[in-house]
Amino acid sequence: MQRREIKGKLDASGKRFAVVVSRFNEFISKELLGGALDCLERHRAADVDIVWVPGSFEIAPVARTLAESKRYDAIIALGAVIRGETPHFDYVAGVTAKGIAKVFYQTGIPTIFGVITADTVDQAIDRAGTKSGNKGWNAALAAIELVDLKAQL
Ligand code: INI
Repeated sequence: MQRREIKGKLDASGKRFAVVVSRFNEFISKELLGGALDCLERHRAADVDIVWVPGSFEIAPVARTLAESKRYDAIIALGAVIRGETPHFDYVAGVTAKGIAKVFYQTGIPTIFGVITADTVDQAIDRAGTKSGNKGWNAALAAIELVDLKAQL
């Protein structure tokens, strides 16, 4: 039996990224952005464009435009949807997650879900660079891995 394992390498040299980041809950999303940029820089990304949108709801359509432009190897979507603050949490969170997944599936450009969905502000803070790491950093790392994986397949 021949066995081959394929893994994406964590080297972003020469690769171009776009980060779409939501201004809603900016005190959280700017921390996610900081984490993502730190990760991209440490892994030698060539360049990154940062695109701000009003809220998480707007991330997917803008990510689609960026993906279709073919100018980027991967798109990183960042935002925070917090249940405590809105009765329509489920709509915003659901539409955002499904929309981002659709961009990935339909364009083939790795489009990574770095949107925090949390019950409370404290939970969101935990995931934005405090107790539970930084979801922006993790999302950027996933983007780097997927770009290399895609090139190998
Ligand atoms: N947008 C977010 O990114 N997070 C939220 O928690 C949120 N809440 O609470 O409503 C939110 N709403 C705005 C939404 O994303 C759109 O920008 C708005 O509805 C205009 O389309």
